[in-house]
Amino acid sequence: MNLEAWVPRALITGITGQDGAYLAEFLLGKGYEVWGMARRSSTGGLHLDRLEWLGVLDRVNIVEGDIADMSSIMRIISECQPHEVYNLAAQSFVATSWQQPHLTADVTGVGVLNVLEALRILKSEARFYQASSSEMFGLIQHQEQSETTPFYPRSPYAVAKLYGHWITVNYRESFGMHASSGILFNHESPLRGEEFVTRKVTAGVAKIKLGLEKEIRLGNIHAKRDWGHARDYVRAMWLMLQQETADDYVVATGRTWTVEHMLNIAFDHAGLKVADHLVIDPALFRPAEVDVLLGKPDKAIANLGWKPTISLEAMICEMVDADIARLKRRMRA
Ligand code: NDP
Ligand code: GDR
Repeated sequence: MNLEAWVPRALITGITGQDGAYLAEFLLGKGYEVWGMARRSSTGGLHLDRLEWLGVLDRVNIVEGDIADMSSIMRIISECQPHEVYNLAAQSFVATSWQQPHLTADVTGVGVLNVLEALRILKSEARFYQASSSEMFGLIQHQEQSETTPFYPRSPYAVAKLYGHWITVNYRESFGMHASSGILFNHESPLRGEEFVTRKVTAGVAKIKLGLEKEIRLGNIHAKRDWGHARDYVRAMWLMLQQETADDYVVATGRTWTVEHMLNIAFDHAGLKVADHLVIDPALFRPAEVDVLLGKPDKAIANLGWKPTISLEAMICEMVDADIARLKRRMRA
């Protein structure tokens, strides 16, 4: 075999999302051939703007499919013959999971089984990454959450993620698959969806700064999260699949902050005062809240040689600057 000509091939489900776009960029940088599954929407075809923003769209092979449609996954795996599969597709917004619990179960939970079953039936030897979540810890059982902390999910989303996590562990143990579950804590970036709190704040600050809005409406600003940067976190996903043995890893910064603290960073950076613009809206409180999350990423640091490199402050400032620049471009157009 000519080893010099060998190019690793990765398939990413959820390539059009925040992590999918950064992971595609990262893998292309490592010399991978990157395939991505995307689903059609009636408004704008496929959602390719994040890949465009990173300037990688013309270097990835986009194939149409849906995580809830196992036949499309089987077709894609047969065509692609991937060496690595990153399963990032999900209904990922916690608040929506109370509005659409069945869809969340089908996509975020059973969708994982669809990919694992497709790999098993097709006898693929691809290594598999599952995008598990710190939301599975929910009502926390230990002050710091590691791979051995018991789970206590607090939303239909978290319950679905728990299914995805355990079915990944089960397929590893039942069939010897190289299947790893990354229990990732919140991670953000300028490509974060605008419904998530960091991006809602940075996009809101940009609008206020440019005189387009006066207020920002939020729910529970006392909730605490362990926030990292998506660029750092996609590197951890790849590292997991480079290990001889598949395993589960917590990926986090080991620091936790309130939403209020994050809000202050964003407003300060733009030279604005939170008190002049913040409205607390009871409608934005969740039926069951995850009050605090704090990850203990010791295993990822020790076994993967991974560590976070971007602070919350640097990330929020980057996001505010990106939102102001985006809005100015839109206003000029
Ligand atoms: P996003 O919401 O930005 O992206 C989700 C992706 O899933 C999008 O590409 C979306 O496609 C796709 N998708 C949704 N439904 C389907 C479907 N039925 N079939 C195929 N694709 C679908 O999420 P992130 O990038 O932030 O997160 C990536 C993964 O990591 C998710 O599984 C998330 O739950 C998990 N996670 C995220 C964390 C975070 O802090 N970001 C932390 C822990 C876990 P479309 O563009 O068409 O909507
Ligand atoms: P989360 O992220 O639910 O942790 O899930 P989100 O940014 O939505 O909420 C974080 C915290 O902020 C509080 N909050 C608000 N949240 C939103 N979205 N909008 C508001 O107006 C608002 N006001 C206060 C929330 O109550 C919550 O406590 C994210 C997702 O990416 C999941 O897919 C992922 O699994 C987890 O992170 C880890």
